[in-house]
Amino acid sequence: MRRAVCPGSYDPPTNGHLDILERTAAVFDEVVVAVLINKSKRGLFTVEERMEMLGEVVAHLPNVRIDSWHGLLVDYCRQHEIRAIVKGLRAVSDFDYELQMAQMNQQLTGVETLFMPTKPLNSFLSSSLVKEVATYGGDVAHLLPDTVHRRLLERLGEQG
Ligand code: COD
Repeated sequence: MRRAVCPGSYDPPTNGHLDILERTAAVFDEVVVAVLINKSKRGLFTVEERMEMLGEVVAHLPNVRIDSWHGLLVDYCRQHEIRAIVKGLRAVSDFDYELQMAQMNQQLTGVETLFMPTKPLNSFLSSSLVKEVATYGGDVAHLLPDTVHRRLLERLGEQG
């Protein structure tokens, strides 16, 4: 069984994330989308909310499941017998840090990282930019799955 993990913050999931998940699901038998918990970083959405949103947007992909993890990604991979980490790459700026993490993870446990280039359409797209634009009333509907867009507007509305 070829199994991969797609780790991230997913706060919230964007069309860029979804594209990488769909393409990864086409290559691997089983894909785990792991929401990594960073206790020092307060997200706009709780980990449970992010997992719910991810569950909704990958509902059409039968070989994809959602999980969360606090700790080293390599420990998650070891526990779940996952030999590949798949990361989306947007631009050269992503590469420096991703390369360091990939090399460290490979050295720690032998787990391999595969980089999947984003579609040009999504190369500027990040969860943080989407949140910033939406906070100031910009239209981000075309950058997010419908259900995520609805929840984002609700959350920003709640915050006033
Ligand atoms: N197009 C394509 N890919 C994209 C896009 C886009 N528009 N936007 C984001 N992505 C990719 C990112 O490159 C990343 O691969 C993934 O989608 C998730 O993105 P984010 O922004 O939700 O998540 P990040 O980048 O904040 O997540 C970082 C991790 C949590 C994955 C990382 O810090 C990590 O692995 N932490 C685990 C702790 C650990 O093991 N640390 C030691 C590392 S050596």
